[in-house]
Amino acid sequence: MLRKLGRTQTIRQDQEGLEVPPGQFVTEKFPVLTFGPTPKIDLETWRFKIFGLVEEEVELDWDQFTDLAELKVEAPFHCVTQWSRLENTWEGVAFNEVMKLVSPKPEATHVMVHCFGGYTTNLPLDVVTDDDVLFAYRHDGEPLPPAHGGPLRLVVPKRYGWKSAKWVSGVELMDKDAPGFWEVRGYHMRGDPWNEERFWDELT
Ligand SMILES: Nc1nc2c(c(=O)[nH]1)N[C@H]1C(S)=C(S)[C@@H](COP(=O)(O)O)O[C@H]1N2
Ligand SMILES: [Mo]
Repeated sequence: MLRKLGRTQTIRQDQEGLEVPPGQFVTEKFPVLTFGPTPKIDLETWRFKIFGLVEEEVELDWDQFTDLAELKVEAPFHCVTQWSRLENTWEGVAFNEVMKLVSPKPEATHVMVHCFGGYTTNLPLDVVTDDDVLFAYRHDGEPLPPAHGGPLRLVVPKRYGWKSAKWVSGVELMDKDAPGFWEVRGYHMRGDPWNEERFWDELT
């Protein structure tokens, strides 16, 4: 069993003196943004899978997942609908910690994140293996509420909020990029808020 580390990462992302990325407004609230209903998830049957281009697939239950070393990340959250919530404390398990459980095949370059309820989103491996990316089960000191993705969500601070998939059920490793739920509907394949990568039709 891995020991919990209790590390804290503080992410500061100001650029050119700006506190928020271009086109964003600061809010103290934490709006809920979900397409469709909040799925009902039972921790008894909850499972997390790592599959696709790995030597051996891994499946974890809730106890196994929450036994993994813990990470705390303080980071802003930017929704493409233009609100930014600057101070968030997330606690959970680093993406990198989860990746230690598998051997990715050499051709793996991207991931598709899968969720209870069917939502998906795509990300490059070199983005999700950044130190500030985690699977979070706590937000601002409280268990993550179901509406915000509880029991477990992905948090990718350096990307727009739609990449921070709620109710995560697994990660699929792939040998090329492929669009997820919103990316199919015109959202940007990368989604970097500092470059305003909102929509994919901008010939970027
Ligand atoms: N499974 C799932 N994850 C999701 C969404 C969703 O509809 N379903 N919405 C995304 C969007 S657009 C944003 S901005 C954030 C919002 O997170 P919040 O509801 O906790 O504010 O969740 C993202 N993750
Ligand atoms: Mo969003």
